[in-house]
Amino acid sequence: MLDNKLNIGIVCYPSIGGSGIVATQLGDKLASLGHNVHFISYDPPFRLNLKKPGIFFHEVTIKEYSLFPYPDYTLPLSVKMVEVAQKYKLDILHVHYAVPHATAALLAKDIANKEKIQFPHVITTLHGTDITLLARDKNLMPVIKYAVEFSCGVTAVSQALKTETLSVLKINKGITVIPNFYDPDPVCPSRSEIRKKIKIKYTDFLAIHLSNLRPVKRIGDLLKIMAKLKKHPHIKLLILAGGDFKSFKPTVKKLGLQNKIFVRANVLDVENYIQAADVGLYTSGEESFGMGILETMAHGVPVLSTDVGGIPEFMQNGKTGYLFKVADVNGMTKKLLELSNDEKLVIKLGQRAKLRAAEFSGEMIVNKYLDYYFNIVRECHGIKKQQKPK
Ligand code: GMT
Repeated sequence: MLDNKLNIGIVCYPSIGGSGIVATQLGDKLASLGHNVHFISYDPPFRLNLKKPGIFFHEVTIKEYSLFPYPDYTLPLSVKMVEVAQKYKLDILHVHYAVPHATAALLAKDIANKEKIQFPHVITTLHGTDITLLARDKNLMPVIKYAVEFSCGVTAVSQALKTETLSVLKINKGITVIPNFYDPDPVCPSRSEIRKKIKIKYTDFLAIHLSNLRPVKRIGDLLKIMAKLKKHPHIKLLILAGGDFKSFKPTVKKLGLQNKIFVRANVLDVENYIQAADVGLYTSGEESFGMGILETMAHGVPVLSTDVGGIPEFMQNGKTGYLFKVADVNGMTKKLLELSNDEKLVIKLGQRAKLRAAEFSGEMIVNKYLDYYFNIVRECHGIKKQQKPK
């Protein structure tokens, strides 16, 4: 029925964001296993190695027409999907994030069927805000529900997201949970070199936060925690920002935190900074998985985080760090202070965090996706066979 090597289309957002990073790393690993992986997006995903054998990139051109007040992406994306599916005989089209990717894929499938072009099985991976934010908008909910119901296969990055999807969309669709993964890159500069670079002492107690700074990350809570720790000048916070920190600067100034909070924007070698930190600090109001937390743990750094969404599915309270209610600024402040005085506990929690993160290795999770692909292909072939006698 199928060769062991697949032709896989991957559609994702190319910019900094967990879903794009996961999709890129998945494609990279599939290519390492000998599959052909065709990325389709408006820009090459920012961590994608375009020179790697088995990796291809197909750009979607977005044109502006003076008669339209805004450029459309869904339509040229669906046309590109048909083109790539036909030319490269894709077996699977794996779209990351429901809108507009899954919507475009279903439109492309319809066009291909009408044109008698063989179209791949569409698999949609839900990453979070496509459900928790967008599907709660009544202007978008029906289109997301349609995309989820009619995809050949649907996966969610956590059990929490699966549960929420079924409840928000009020559907009965089978959704498979395949968690995110992270393989730690080897670290280069030493802890002391990085600390010198950001101008903090080797003996300072450094908390680290990685995110795109969107409102859901509750950056204001991070600032409040640091303000409460002003009397402890050795406790500092490093923010690796995948978004613009400008809007927070007046608060940092007002609270007098200029010597306590350090920001680095769009850092690529996050691992070098993480290993120079003592603890991770995450205050999200919602998080379907929480890639930054897994990355922090993978480098042996324990985490203080809010207990939301998929986070408790991999971060173990009291073992690999501590979980708190959303907005529990006092609780997080107290624990941060406590840890800053207990090096032994920080090391022990960090070791356990690293071991736990290793359970979410690329090899394990990519194999889950591959099994899922092959099952979908087999199932869909089976369905077709049963339908034939009609
Ligand atoms: O919210 C973000 O940070 C961006 C968003 C994305 O699409 O990249 O993140 C979502 O997907 C990530 C990868 O699966 C998850 O780790 C994040 O938890 C999820 N964000 C939210 O649910 C808020």
